[in-house]
Amino acid sequence: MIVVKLGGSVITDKSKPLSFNEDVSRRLADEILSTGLKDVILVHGGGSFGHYIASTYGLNKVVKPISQATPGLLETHMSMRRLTDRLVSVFSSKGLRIYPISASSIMVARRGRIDSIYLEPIKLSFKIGLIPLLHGDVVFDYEDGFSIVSGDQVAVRLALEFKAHKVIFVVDVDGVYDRDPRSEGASLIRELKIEFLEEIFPVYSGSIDVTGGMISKLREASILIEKGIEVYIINGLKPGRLYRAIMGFDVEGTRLIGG
Ligand code: IP8
Repeated sequence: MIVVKLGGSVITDKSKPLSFNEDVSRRLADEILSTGLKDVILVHGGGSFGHYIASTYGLNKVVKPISQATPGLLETHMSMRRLTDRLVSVFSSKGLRIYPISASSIMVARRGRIDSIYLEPIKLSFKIGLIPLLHGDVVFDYEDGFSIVSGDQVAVRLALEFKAHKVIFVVDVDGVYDRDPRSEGASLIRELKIEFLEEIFPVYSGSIDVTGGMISKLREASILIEKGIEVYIINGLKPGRLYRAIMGFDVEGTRLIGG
C-alpha cells in the first residue's frame, strides 16, 4: 500500500485563484497508471481552491461565534470538491479507476487533529478495484465546531490505518532545502534525519497556507518515520519523478529517515 499526497501547488496554480493545472494532472495520472499500482490511496491538497477560499473567509483565524464561520466553511469544502471534480474527470479520462471520498464524510476531528474515522468506504473501494481519492477538508470537530484538516494529515492518518509501506508527498519544489530554495547556494537535502527537523523550520516560516505548508508537512511526516514507513518528498512538476518514487527507483527528492 502506498499513499500519494498530491500537493495543491502542483495540481493548481497558487498564484491565480481557482486555477487548475490540467496538463500537470494529466501527466501525473499517466505516471500513476504506468506503475500498474492498485493498492494506492490518493489525497490532494487545496492550492488555489481550498486555501484561497479559506483565507478569503478568514478561516485561518478563530471565528467566533461559530455561526459566522458557516458560509466560509461551506464554501471552502465546496471549493475542495470542485477541485476533486476536476481531478476526477482528468484521472478517469486517462483510465485511472478512482472514486472520490470527502474526508469530512468519514472523519471527525478534535482540536484540529483527526479523531475518529470510518474506514469501510475505503476498504470496500479497494475490494472492487477502485482507487480512493480524498482531500484536505473542513471537518466537524468535537471541541471547535469545525477545523481545517490538511491533506497531509489525512494522508498520514490513512497511511497509519492501512499500514502503508510508503508515503509520497508530491510538491512543486525538488524537496527540502537547507535554506530558502530561492537563495543562492541553497542545496537539496537528499536524506533528512527527523532529529534535525526543527533546524529546517526557519527556512519555511513564511508559509501562506492556512494549514502550515512545508513545516506542518514535515511534522506530519515525522509521525510516519517513527512507525517505520518510508517518506519521500518529490517534485511533481518534473516529469517522471512520481513514477520513479512509486516504483522505488532512485529519484531526486528528499527522503526522511529516522535517527
Ligand atoms: O493543501 C487544505 O489541504 P492542504 C485543505 O493539504 C483546505 O493543506 C480545506 C484548505
